[in-house]
Amino acid sequence: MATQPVIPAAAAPQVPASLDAWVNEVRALTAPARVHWCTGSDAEAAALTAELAGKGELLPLNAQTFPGSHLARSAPNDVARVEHLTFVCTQNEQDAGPNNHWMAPAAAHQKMTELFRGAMRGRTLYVVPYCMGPIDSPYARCGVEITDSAYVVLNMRIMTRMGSQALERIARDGTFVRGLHSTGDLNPERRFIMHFPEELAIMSFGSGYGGNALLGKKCHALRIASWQARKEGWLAEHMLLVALDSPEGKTFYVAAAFPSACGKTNLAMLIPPAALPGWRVRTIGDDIAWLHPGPDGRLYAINPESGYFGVAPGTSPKSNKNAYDMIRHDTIFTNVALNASNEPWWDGAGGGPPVTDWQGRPYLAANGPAAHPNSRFTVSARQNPSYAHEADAPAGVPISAIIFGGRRRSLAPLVYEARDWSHGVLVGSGVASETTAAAAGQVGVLRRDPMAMKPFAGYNFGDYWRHWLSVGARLKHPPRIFHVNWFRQDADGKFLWPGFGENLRVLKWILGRVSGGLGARETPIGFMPAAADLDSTGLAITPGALEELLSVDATAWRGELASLGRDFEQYGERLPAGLKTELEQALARLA
Ligand code: OXD
Ligand code: MN
Repeated sequence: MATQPVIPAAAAPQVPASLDAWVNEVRALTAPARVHWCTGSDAEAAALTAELAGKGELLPLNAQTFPGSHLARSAPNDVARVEHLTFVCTQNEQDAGPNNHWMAPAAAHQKMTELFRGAMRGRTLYVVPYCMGPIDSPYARCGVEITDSAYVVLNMRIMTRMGSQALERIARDGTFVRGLHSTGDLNPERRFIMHFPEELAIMSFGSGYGGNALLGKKCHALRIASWQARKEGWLAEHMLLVALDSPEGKTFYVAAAFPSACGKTNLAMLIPPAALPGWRVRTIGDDIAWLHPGPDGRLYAINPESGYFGVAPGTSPKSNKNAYDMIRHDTIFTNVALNASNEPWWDGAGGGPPVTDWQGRPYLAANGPAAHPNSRFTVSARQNPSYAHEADAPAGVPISAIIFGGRRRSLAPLVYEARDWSHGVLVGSGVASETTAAAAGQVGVLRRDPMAMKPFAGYNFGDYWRHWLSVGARLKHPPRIFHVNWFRQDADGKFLWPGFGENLRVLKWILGRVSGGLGARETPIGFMPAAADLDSTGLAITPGALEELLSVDATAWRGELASLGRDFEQYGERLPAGLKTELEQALARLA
């Protein structure tokens, strides 16, 4: 079997013996035609892109209006994360918890070994060393993904610090997360995303979709990292990270957790409305944050990723002008439609109407949406006009506020503040949201999504909340915790809040709370602004709508907390006493 790089590699960095042995083991199992160690160089990316373009697997887009950009089309049955096929395989089933699908590690290994046997015959095995986080950050962690998909390699190169530098760090660290991936035959009957946190290993078979196949992202940076974080005393969370510069010249750092496809990317790239001059929002991350208690008692965050895998539909000059501009070059689009000018098309994209749908068929309204609702763009964070240089800070940034949110048409007000960290853990554990197209299954159904981590916590939520409480206890200056809801609707189903750039008004109140200058009224669910505490200069909203957005229906909230209490029961003894007490106190305040 030949080891034949796509392009001649420069002097290969020292390969740790454990990595070399693992690659040889996988090679013997999967029987590829060749092995390629990825360096992450521009020449390598160009060669892989040309190879995929030659096979018609990447379609070059309009070279004038979208230079360097391509369209990939997935198998029609492979367009989202598959939570029902995603497993956490721990020795003790209770460690995975009722929040995860579980399989015994031995059974899972046996199943996956059979699937991977000979799976790369005739294909190239790519070895993809990557680093999650700035390459010289003590908080960064490395992994190696072995994959037979050049599309995955190209995406990993954008989403992570991939290649020789990562390999050098792995050689220094002596440890890495092992991720094995093959697209297999894309048969959903043979599709499994398995996690072995005790072995720091991932095995993913039968899907090429981002969250299932780019193993640095959800599999490593959330499921495996959350397990590592618990052992090591930090948190791996489904959160965007922003720097907010105030007109007075102060900078605040905020982390916010929302379920998939609920606007994290838009909030991370927010453009202030004209009515709030002097503010600036800069993006550190749009999806994942690793949070570490720092030596000064504050919580420090890094974004482990270096790119965005964003939802295309809805990305428009109104919703997210920064994203709209950043994806006009050197971007990989997946499952969007095309217009007659060979430009990518989705709702909000502008340009001419769609002529080819996401499956490559002539567009016909009767066939459904032109662009898949979960169609995506993959793009380097450095192309973002609002890119924050702090994204490369090895020590991360100190967090002033953590915001939880969900997509809820009723109940949850526009914003409220938890009483303290422990109450904030209760607020986070109660996050619920209407499901979206980011995961396979029905869309628009309300489900509990604690800390927006339901699909991503790599261990029992009972242990996870206990860990959250213990991290708070170690912080001398914990961030304040808030909950927001941009998605409240009136009786006719119309959104009550304009959202997008106007969300800065809510962030401004939050920062006013952090720095002590802004008022709040105490309510049974936490602290809330009175209408006058929110800056509504130039805001087009009726006083009635604002009142509704800032109201608390105590009866409905009692029902909500009672339902949360019933959800908690499934965690039995793993549920921390501190969280039970918080729930009892919250109910008492509503009595
Ligand atoms: C994502 C997701 O792609 O949450 O970020 O599904
Ligand atoms: Mn996400």
